[in-house]
Amino acid sequence: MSETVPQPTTGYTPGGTVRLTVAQATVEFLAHQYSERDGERQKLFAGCFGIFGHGNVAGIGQALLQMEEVALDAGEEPGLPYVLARNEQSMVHTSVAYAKQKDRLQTWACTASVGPGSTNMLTSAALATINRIPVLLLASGTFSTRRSSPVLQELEAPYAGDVTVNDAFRPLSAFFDRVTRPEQLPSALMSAMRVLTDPAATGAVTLALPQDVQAEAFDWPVEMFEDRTWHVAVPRAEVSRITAATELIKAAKRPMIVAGGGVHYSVAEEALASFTEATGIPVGETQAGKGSLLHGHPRLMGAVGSTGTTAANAMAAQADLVIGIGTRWSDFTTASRTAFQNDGVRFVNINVAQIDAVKQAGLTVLADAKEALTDLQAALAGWSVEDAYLTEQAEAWAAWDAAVEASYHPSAEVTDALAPGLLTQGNVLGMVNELTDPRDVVLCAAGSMPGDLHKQWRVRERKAYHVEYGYSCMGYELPASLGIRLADESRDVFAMLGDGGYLMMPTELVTAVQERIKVIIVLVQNHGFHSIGSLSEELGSQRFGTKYRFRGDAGRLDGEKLPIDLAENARSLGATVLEVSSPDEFAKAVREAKEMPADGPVVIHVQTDPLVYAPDSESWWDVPVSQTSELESTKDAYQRYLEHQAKQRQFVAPAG
Ligand SMILES: Cc1ncc(C[n+]2csc(CCOP(=O)(O)OP(=O)(O)O)c2C)c(N)n1
Ligand SMILES: [Mg+2]
Repeated sequence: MSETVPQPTTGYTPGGTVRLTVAQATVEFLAHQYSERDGERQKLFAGCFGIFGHGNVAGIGQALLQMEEVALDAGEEPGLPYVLARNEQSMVHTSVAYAKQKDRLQTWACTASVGPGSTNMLTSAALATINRIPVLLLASGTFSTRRSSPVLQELEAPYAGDVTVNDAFRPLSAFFDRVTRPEQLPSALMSAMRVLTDPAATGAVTLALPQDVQAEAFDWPVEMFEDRTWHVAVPRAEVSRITAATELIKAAKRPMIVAGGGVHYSVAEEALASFTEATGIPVGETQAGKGSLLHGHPRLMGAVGSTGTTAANAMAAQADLVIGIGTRWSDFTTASRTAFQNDGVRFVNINVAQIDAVKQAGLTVLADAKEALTDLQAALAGWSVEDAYLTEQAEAWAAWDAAVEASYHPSAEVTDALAPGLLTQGNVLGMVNELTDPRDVVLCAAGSMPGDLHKQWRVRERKAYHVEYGYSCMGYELPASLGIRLADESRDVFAMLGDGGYLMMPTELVTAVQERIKVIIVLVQNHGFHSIGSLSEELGSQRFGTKYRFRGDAGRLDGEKLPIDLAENARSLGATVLEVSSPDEFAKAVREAKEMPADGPVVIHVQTDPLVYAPDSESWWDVPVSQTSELESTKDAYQRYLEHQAKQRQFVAPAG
C-alpha cells in the first residue's frame, strides 16, 4: 500500500493502491493471468523470454529480477520465470511453438530492447499472426518524453514526430498498443489479454513500452493484480446454419472434409473421427490440420493440395461439397485453386473466425469445430455416403500408402545409385517415423521436408505433428523444438532441419544447453536448397543460386561443395552430435538419441541426396514464370505454367 501519495490519480479504488513502476506492474499483472476453457484453468504465461539492452534492462529487466529474487528467497517459483534467449526472432518462435502445442491456451511473453532487439521480433510476429497463435511481445521503445532524443538506435522519421521502429509491428500484430503514460497500462493490458485468448482474433500481441515509461512509478489499484481468468470461447453454431449445412451435405454425392488447424485447437479429433465414421465422408488434411485423424483411420485420405496425397487430391478433384473445418484455405491447400474441379462444387466452412468462414463463397458455420461437428452429426443421423464411395476411398488410400512404404524403404535400385554416405530423404523420414514413439513430436517449417512430411508422415498420436507452414519460416525449427519440449516434457521432439535452415539460426542450441532442454535435431545436410532447387528447375531457372558451393572459375556458383562441417559447428555450441553415413547408423543414432539423458540438445547429422524426390502429388502450386525469356528452359516452363493456370477456378457461386 502506498503511504505517501496524497491523492490517487486513478480516482477511487476500494482496495487502495500499490506503487510500482510500469514494468513492475506489467510483470506482476502477467503473473496473475489465467486462461480457462471447458472448465480447465491454466496459467496464461509460462514465463518470459528475453534479451536485455537499453530500453528493457532497467525496466522490465529490473522487474523480472525483483520478482525472481523475492520468489527464490521464499523458496518459490517466480510468477513469471525469466529465460535468456540468443536471438529475439528465435525466442518468439519458441513461444509460438509452445502455444501451438498447448492448443493456444498458454504462451510466453517476450521482452526485447530498443531498436534492433525489438525489430528482430518482426518476422516471428508475422509468423504468429498468420498462424493465429498467441504470443505477447513487449517491444521496448525510445523515450516517450524525447528528453534525450535521438537516443542510440532511434529512428528519426523526417515525415512524422511520433513514429518509431515499433510502428512496423502494427500490420503484423493481432493487437498493438503503445503505452506512453502509466494511466494507459491497465486498458492496454486488458486488451492484450482479450486478444490473446480470443480464438478468432489471436496472434502476436505487441505492447510497445518506451524506456522512460517502463521505469516510471505509479499508484495502481491493488485489484489490478488479483488472479484473473480469461474464458476461451467455445461457440456453438446457430441452429439455422446447422440446418442449412445438413441440407447441403444430404444433397451431396461426393462430399469431402478438409481438416485444418482449428480441429486441433478445439480438440475436435474424436468428434471428427465419430462424424466421419457415421457419415463415411473422407478427410483431407492441411499442414496445420495433419493428424486430425490418426494414421490407419479408414476415412483418412492424408494431405490435400500442392503437397497432398494422390488419394486426397483424387477425392478433391471430384468433390461436389467440401466441408472446411478450421482452415484458412491457403494456396497449398487448394493447390492454388486447382484442387477442386467439380463444376458444381460448393463449400461449407466451419470456423470460429469470420475471415476464414466466408472464403470460397462457402456456407458460413461460425462455430467451434467440436461443437459444430457434434451438432451436424446429430442432424445427419442415419445418413451416409454410398458404399461405392467408401470402396473408392479405400483403394485410393491403399495405392498412396504403398508409394509411401516404397519411399520409407527404398529399393536396392534406388540406394545403389546413391553416392557413398548418402541416404534418401524418404528413408530418413521413414526411419524417424518407425523408430520413435507414437507420442514423439516431429517438427519442421521450411525446405523440402515440410512437403515430404505432409505427404508421408504417419501421425499416430494427437499433437505429434508440428509443421509451421503458414509462414514457412527457415530457422523456426530449432527454437520451436525448445517450445514443444517445454510444453510437454513427456515427449521427445524430433526437429527435421535442413542445412539452410540450420545456417539461418542455429543459436538456440545454446539456450537448450543453458536450460538443459533435450531436443533431438535431425540435421539433413544436402549442401543447399533441395526445395527451392527443384522449384527453380521446374520453373525453368535451372537451380540458379540454390547450391552451397564455391564460386567457380567462370564466375558461377558451381564450384566444389563448401567444406563446412555443421556437425562440428553444433558440437561447438554444446550439443551432443551423432554423425551417420548409412541407414543402419542412422537407425542406431535415433535409438541412441532417444535413450540419452534429458539434459541437453542432441544433433543427428545425416547426408542426403537432394535429387531423390518424394512420391508425386499430381498437383500444382502457382509460382509465376517469366512471360518472356532468352532461355529455352524458361520458355518451356511458361508453357507448362499456362496449362496449369487454365485450371484455376474462382469460387464465387453462393453456397446455397
Ligand atoms: C526466412 C526464409 N528465407 C527464405 C525462405 C525461402 N526458402 C524456402 S525453403 C528454402 C531452402 C531451405 O533449405 P534447407 O533448409 O537446406 O532445406 P532443403 O530445401 O535442402 O530441404 C528457402 C531459401 C524461407 N522459407 N524462409
Ligand atoms: Mg538443404
